[in-house]
Amino acid sequence: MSDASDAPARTDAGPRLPVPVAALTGLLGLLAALAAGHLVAAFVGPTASPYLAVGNSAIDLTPVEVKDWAVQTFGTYDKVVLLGGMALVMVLVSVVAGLLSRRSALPGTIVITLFGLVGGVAVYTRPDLGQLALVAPLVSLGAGLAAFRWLHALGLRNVSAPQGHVPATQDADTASLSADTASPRRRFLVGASGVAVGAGVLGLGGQLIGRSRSAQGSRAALGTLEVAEKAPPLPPGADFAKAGTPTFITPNKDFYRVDTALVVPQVRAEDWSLRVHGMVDNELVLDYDDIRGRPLVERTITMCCVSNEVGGPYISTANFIGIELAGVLEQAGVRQGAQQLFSTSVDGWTCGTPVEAALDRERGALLAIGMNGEPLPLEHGFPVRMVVPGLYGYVSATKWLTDIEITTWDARRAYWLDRSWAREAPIKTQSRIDSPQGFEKVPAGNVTVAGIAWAQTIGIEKVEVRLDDGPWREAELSTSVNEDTWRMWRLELDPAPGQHRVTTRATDKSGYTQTGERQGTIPDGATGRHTVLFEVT
Ligand SMILES: Nc1nc2c(c(=O)[nH]1)N[C@H]1C(S)=C(S)[C@@H](COP(=O)(O)O)O[C@H]1N2
Ligand SMILES: [Mo]
Repeated sequence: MSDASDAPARTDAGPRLPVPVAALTGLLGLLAALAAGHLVAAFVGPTASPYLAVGNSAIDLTPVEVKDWAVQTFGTYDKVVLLGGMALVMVLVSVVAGLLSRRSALPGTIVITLFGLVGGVAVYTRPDLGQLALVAPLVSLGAGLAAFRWLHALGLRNVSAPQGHVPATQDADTASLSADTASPRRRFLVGASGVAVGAGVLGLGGQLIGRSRSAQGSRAALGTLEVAEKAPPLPPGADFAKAGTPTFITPNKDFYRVDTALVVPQVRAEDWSLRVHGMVDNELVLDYDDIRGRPLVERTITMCCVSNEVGGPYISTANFIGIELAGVLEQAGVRQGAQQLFSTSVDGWTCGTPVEAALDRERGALLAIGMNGEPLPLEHGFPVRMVVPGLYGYVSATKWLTDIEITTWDARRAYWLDRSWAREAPIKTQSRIDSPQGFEKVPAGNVTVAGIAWAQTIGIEKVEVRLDDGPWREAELSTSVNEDTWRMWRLELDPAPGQHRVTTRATDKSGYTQTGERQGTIPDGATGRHTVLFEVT
């Protein structure tokens, strides 16, 4: 046989792929795998896209300290950073897999299969996906292996074909450049471009199909919500936005967002239902029209995240529209001995809320379907979420709500309880300075210090401000809206030129004054006083 691969003088080696060809082969295998998985995921559930599933699992497995650090450091960009980092690692591993496979396709095949297994396990362990979702990583693995092995074979043929005729040029890199290799070489290039374009088409197709099947259309079709009991209009002077505080109502697009979902769960209103069960007399199943059909109430509520550091941004206020949660629970008939509302979102996140808080008509917890006059935005829990005034979001504000089990604390443990956060988490009385900002240079003369304070369900009694080590001075408060929302404050100072330090403390209507003792956010919310350094020039 005079087959090229049996060419003489190649005892230890055999044909080798040139470095760029090997790297490209690995990379294109990865692309094909990701694109095919993404397309299938558009049909079986967006989070089944192996890349996203791995990212989601990474989030759930991340130690709480690291997660807290990521939120503090990258803010809302923490997910972008995670996805970007994962992409980088994948590209590097796939290129290395290609480079390890310059002779035989085996090492690359092993690496791709391992990749596929990781994706499969990640999808399999997602609480929001059924068995069918495993099709996505399987197809992904198949496409990745097929593309890689096919390109690898094409590449090797390119290298080995002319070798018999050119024994002098043993080096594969130069062999691949010689003139009579043109045809196999072209075949490799055409194959490689084909895989690249095919991956692009599949990936884009997955993206488009996924979007068309999304909840956005369902939300748009809902129109405006008919509210029976509107929130009282804001009184004049409810905020000091001109002095640098936020506006009283946070526009939806600016409302802080905190959740564990890497892709926003897509639930269409028409597909949604809520099951209320457990320690109740009558199990209930409500659909979207059941909720929308009841008289809707609107409440102005300030929500806050337990991860908010002293002076932090994770606090916002909206007019939430919905029905009273207490009414639903009364209809179900909560039994004696029930302790928590264990609620679950469509993506499997869970939350434990004290039954007393949920049943308390005066507190006024909502099953909310609207926010600032619109149906809930997708990222804030469309179609239905919980909102309970006075409790940090992780124990009260389940988005994409789908199940409420009335149970005991011992029977069920919510998501963050297993990650070192506390069971009971009422929002702590706090205040924040918004102006001047840290290290701001302000011109000499009068300086208005302004900010926000909050003590949901209790109300703010006063806010005091201290310049350097001077006396505490009482600030002017904005017009009160209700006890469940923030209150703005401002005070004019006349500091001498130079460096200054301004500190604030709030006192709530129970008489409690915000402590100066610093505590981190874990386990039940930060304490301490916000201090800002600024300079008068
Ligand atoms: N499904 C789901 N709901 C969730 C969360 C989550 O991770 N998943 N996070 C909670 C937390 S920690 C907070 S602070 C609030 C934030 O709600 P927002 O993003 O609408 O501001 O949602 C709560 N509801
Ligand atoms: Mo939170």
